[in-house]
Amino acid sequence: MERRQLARQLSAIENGELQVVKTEGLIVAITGPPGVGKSCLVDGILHRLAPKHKVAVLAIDPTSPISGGALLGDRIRLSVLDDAEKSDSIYVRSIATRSSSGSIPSIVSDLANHLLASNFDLVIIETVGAGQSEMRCAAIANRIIVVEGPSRGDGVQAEKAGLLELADLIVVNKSDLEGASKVVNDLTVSLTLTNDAPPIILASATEGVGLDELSEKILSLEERVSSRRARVRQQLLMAHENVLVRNPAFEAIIDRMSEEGLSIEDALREFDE
Ligand SMILES: Nc1nc2c(ncn2[C@@H]2O[C@H](COP(=O)(O)OP(=O)(O)OP(=O)(O)O)[C@@H](O)[C@H]2O)c(=O)[nH]1
Ligand SMILES: [Mg+2]
Repeated sequence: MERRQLARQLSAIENGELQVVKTEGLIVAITGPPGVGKSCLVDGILHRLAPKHKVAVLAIDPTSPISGGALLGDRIRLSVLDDAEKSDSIYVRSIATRSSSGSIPSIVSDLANHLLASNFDLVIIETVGAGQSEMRCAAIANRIIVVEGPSRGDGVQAEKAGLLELADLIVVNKSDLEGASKVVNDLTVSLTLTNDAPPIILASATEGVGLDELSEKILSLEERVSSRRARVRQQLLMAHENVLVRNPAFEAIIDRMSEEGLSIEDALREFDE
């Protein structure tokens, strides 16, 4: 398909003008703290999978609504896009999260499904693992890779962010820096109590370490029972919230709560009617 046409369709989906049907296919989220090396890892993966595989990347930009996603566009310079032989089978799009809207994850889900229907073999969602909306953007995927970096002495960040339960695979990046192998050890210890602990890969996106293994694994990642449960939980919460927000009476009920003192219990009862 022509790129410009695809871009137009994706914009229409973002604006709610085009309905999308669920499509079978592989959607992998790559999530983790800011600056841990997610984009560099994606670049490394694309270098290895393209042009054999057609890969689309949806980069969720958690920055300001004012930048309209421009910041992320600057932040990720995927070197693979300079490679003419590979760039033809790659499509990258960044999506700005607007703080007021709770529906970004469902838009991301629609975009990913449309890309699969447009013959991409794999859709990668890059999202910072912080905040509810970002976590839900990851949860719409079929598989989740959590990226962690060398410890700054304050424990495993992904663990604190509640991300570990979502992981089908953990990548500890920046293995060239001190402290990365300690994080692998810490993670291994804290995951010993889990009966289906995710595999851990030690990698360095800048040195090219672990990228062959990661690129191979991403195509056939096994789903963990507990990550599936964590994902489905997020999806259900999101669907439930969407039902509420899409109710035509939503704003009017909020008005009555703030202006007339309508109680939360009574408001919920009105939604049920
Ligand atoms: N030493 C070292 N630096 C790395 C490695 N991978 C990435 N970096 C550096 O870390 C910085 C952030 O990398 P990104 O790939 O943009 O990280 P990110 O997780 O996508 O960042 P956000 O999208 O802003 O959350 C860049 O300066 C990279 O060059 C690595 O393996 N080793
Ligand atoms: Mg990034």
